[in-house]
Amino acid sequence: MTVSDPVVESIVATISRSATEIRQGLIGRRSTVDEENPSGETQVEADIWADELLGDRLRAIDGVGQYASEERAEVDDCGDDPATSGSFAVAVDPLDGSSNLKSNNAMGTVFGVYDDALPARGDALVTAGYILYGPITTMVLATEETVSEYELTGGERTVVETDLTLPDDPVVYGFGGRVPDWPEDFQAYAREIESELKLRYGGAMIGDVNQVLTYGGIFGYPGLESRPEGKLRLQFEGNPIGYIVERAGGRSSDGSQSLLSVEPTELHDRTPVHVGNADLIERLEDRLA
Ligand code: P6P
Repeated sequence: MTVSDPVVESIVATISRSATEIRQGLIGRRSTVDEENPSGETQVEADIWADELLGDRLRAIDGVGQYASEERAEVDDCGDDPATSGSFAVAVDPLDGSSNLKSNNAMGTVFGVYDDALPARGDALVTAGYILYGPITTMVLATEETVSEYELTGGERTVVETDLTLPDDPVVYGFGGRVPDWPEDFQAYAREIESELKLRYGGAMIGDVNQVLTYGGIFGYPGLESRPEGKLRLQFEGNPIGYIVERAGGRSSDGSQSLLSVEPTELHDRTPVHVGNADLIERLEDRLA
């Protein structure tokens, strides 16, 4: 199944074809380096390598006007302005959850394709998806029409699910950060939720969101007492995941509105992120109001 726009399909195909190579390239690149990403987080060798690999390939696609990455301070202008030309801006988190390399747990590559210049609101997304490096390598891809899941092997992708939707009865929850750092209202919500759902938290957003898409529930990285904007990045994590979960029949929220409505101010803005079944998000927003 291909995406309708040939440039967007080329972007998606480039990322999906790179997944097997990225997975194999993780071996031997697990060490931290003396560099930090623009969010001030320590990088591992694989972060930099995956960003260079994807950046080179995506910037070479005719019709890609901008490339941006969680690992780069600035947007790479590599073609026409997506705000005026019909070209696209690609925002990538090359290795979401790369800290999980140390413990050999799931991690992923997140991407969003915007028809506007970055930083952009999530409602400028035309497609978003992620690669999950789990026991097998899969891709979840959301378009305006549907959400599909693929198995990836050797550069090829096989569709295994079309019209992927959240189950109606939620099962799992997982929240980032530490309980003492959460605002009291969020702590009260978490206590309410833990009595209804099973805790599943893997420490890499993509693995945790994939569990919510599979079983139903909620994943969140809330605002903290010490950092009300939370940890996750709007352009590279919040918008793509919000787009995917909303098209799978769920909801997203920064605590008061859809993540896709959050106005960006700069490329590496952080935002509180909550995605999952609509009633769970509504109860959260009521509690935080
Ligand atoms: P914590 C990984 O570093 C990440 O950006 C997300 O993938 C993940 O959800 C979050 O940070 C985990 O943060 O504070 O729980 O380690």
